[in-house]
Amino acid sequence: MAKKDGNHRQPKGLAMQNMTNKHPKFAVVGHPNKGKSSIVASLAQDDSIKISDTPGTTTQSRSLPLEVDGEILYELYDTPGFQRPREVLEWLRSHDVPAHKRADVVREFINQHKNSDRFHDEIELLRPIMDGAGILYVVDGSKPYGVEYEAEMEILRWCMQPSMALINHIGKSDYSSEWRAALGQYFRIVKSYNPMNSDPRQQFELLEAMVQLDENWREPLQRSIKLFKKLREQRVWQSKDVIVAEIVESLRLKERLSIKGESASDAQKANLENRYKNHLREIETRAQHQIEKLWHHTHLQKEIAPQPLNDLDLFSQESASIFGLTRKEMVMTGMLTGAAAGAGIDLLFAGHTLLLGGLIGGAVGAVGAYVGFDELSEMRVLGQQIGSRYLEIGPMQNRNFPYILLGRALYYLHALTQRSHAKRDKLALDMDSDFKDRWLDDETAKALEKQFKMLRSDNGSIDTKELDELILKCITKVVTL
Ligand SMILES: Nc1nc2c(ncn2[C@@H]2O[C@H](COP(=O)(O)OP(=O)(O)OP(=O)(O)O)[C@@H](O)[C@H]2O)c(=O)[nH]1
Ligand SMILES: [Mg+2]
Repeated sequence: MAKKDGNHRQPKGLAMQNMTNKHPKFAVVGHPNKGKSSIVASLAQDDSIKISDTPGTTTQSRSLPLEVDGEILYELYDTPGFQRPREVLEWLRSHDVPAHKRADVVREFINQHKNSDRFHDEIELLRPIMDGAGILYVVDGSKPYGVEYEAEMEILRWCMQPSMALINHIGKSDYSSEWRAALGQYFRIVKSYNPMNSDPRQQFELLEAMVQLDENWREPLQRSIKLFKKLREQRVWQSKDVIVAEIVESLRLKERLSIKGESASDAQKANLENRYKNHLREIETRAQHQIEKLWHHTHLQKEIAPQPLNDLDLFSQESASIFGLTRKEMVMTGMLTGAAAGAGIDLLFAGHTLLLGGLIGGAVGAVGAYVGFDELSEMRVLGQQIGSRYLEIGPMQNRNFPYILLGRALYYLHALTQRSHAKRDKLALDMDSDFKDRWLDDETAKALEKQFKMLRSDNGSIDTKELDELILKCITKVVTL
């Protein structure tokens, strides 16, 4: 595994410094408030970066590596915007050197001004470039081109590092053709890049374009592209583990409450039911946090993170109808017929208070074996001796429940993987009722039902190999690889 400082080869010239056998580095530079930090956040997949519409938000350069298995794919530098480009350019031009020595003048500029505040921002942004980073020059294509950018582009040319221009669109207007005409004179490659879009293809394309910038970058960049694909696959695989664990734990969960006397009071039953539901909610929230961590979305707005899915409770009717099987589907697949016929030992004992009222009642009624909801709300009193009795609920017998859980988990994963790390607004989870059709077909439902049944039974096997495969299949239907 190549570690960050594990390079013992000789450097081979300027462009190769920090590149040989090492990850590529890019400094994202430009005018203030053009989306530099947004581009870094999206490429480095880091949602901790400060982004705001106040110019001058970024005041220090910051390095952000994107890692997989301790190996760095590439490293981005977020930098402050140019403040005094004309003055800097004047200084550079006052040094009469042949073109091939210009980078030395830039180094000299940094050296001479490193202790002064006047060029603080320029020094911050030039330093990573002179340390070997490639240049990504960012402009806002929704604003007209202006000559004031020319000093910036000229300075970057003096750095003699491979460079590319990226046109971002902060607003709706489009001045990209005039930008392309101007940028094309300073940069060999000019690309559009939208940091609010997290489509991995956009990022591959960018990396592939970089390969054309410098022959020496080919190998490390091609390696980055491979690692990038691996990273996404690895995250999908780990997300699957989280979701499987969530479902297994939820389906097998039991909650107990000690009681005195022969029977439990209504208050005790309500208490146990609450504890059970809360425990299930906790399992779901924990899984969501794990998925946030895996996909590096750890700074989601706090009021949203603990109560995702727009306050749609795990136990609400809407949740059931959106993520679970609809009444018609349950009747058609005959999933509930067994439960209804066998009444209900299973249903009477456990999990039943979570049944989703009308939905389940209706479905059971429709297959001709209506079980009154009151009958389902019994709980199980266990224990032989006076004083050691307890009330027990679980494992979950509701046939619809695992589909609701799985649907919600897949939806959350889908929403996070679609979300750019440059976004700072609330996580929008606008569910649509067709979502289920993307991951659940008849064949998958049948196979899942078998697995869920096994899990619900107390003695069931906890070998999750088949469940793992099924859930991975569902994930690949909702997450772009
Ligand atoms: N709609 C939209 N907004 C964007 C886009 N890129 C950046 N923004 C917004 O533009 C503003 C500035 O973005 P930053 O990424 O902070 O810009 P910056 O160039 O790093 O700014 P400084 O650090 O101040 O130089 C923020 O409010 C961003 O949300 C974009 O592609 N679309
Ligand atoms: Mg910034």
